[in-house]
Amino acid sequence: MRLFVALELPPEVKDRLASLAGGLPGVRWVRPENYHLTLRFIGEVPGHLAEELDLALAAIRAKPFPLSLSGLGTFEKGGRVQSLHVVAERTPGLAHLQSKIETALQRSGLPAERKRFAPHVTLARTEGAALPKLAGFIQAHNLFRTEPVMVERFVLYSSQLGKEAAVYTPEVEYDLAA
Ligand code: 2AM
Repeated sequence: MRLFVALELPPEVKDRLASLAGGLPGVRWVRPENYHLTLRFIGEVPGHLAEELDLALAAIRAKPFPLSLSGLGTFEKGGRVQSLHVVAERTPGLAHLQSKIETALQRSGLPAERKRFAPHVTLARTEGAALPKLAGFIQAHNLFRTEPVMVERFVLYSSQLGKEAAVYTPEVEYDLAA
């Protein structure tokens, strides 16, 4: 199974994000039903390890916290802009949950994540976009903000890569409790 741990986004946030999509030739917009905030990408794991990881995630105790999205950014690789995202504020509540998840998964045998956690919601794959257009788009939407929403759970998703778009299936939900 190809797995990742993420936050789902409420419909009002997805609607705001969807309102940003459009007006950039050559980009592939993420479908609104696929918007999510990844806390930890796990990747392909055998079934028995998936069960271990589920047990470890279920044992996490963390409190609900507010989540706000604020501003746009891009990720680059080899000098190419690969994706466009909305930035999530790196609040103590979000950082705490992410670090608990990282610790729990490492204890269950996953290698440490080497990349620093950069919370974001991917809006589009941008390999085919013209850079000046992309820069203009980011500038135009620089003040994009969402009202804080309370995060009450996190989710273990499976991902099936498709030709057009990946299909993400929520496998297990873990509630946060005050
Ligand atoms: P992205 O949105 O920045 O591409 C499911 O693939 C989720 O896991 C995506 O949100 C993706 O982030 C994230 N992810 C992190 N590392 C990944 C990797 N090495 N391969 C695929 N997805 C990864």
